[in-house]
Amino acid sequence: MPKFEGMMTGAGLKVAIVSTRWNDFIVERLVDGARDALRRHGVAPGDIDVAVAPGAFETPTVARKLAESRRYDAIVVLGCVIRGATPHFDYVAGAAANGAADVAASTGVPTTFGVLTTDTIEQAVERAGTKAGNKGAEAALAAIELVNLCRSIEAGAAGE
Ligand code: INI
Repeated sequence: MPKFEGMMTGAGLKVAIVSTRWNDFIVERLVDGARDALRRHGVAPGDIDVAVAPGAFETPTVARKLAESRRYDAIVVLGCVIRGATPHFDYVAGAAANGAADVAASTGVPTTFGVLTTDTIEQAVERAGTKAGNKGAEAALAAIELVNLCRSIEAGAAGE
């Protein structure tokens, strides 16, 4: 049965990463992981831009501006919301997730979500390049796959 798939080749892609100043000691590790994953899949370092939002709540605004600029093939939204740090956890995390999904749906620019939402700092550290991997790298790889999947659907190029 023919099926559409996204290849993991990033050569020629222009990618914007949205990061945050909040919890930057974690988010910087996510950005490093995303950059590294993009580079290892063929994205030229000069084709990766980073825009720094104040906090996760603001990432959708920044992602929308980047998407609407039409300069990027994909947007990778990164951040870190820690429950213990705020009574607003659900609002901030929810706004970031819903906002990223809204940007993707309304602009059509492939947008992926690597905002950590954890109960503790330790859980965040685990997901930022230590024992539970690097969610920034995962979101970057999902972006490459999604761009290529969208392109293959647009081209009607289903594989076997
Ligand atoms: N922003 C984050 O990115 N992570 C957090 O853990 C966080 N906490 O704990 O409150 C946080 N709050 C700031 C928020 O994203 C906005 O920047 C702020 O409310 C101003 O609009």
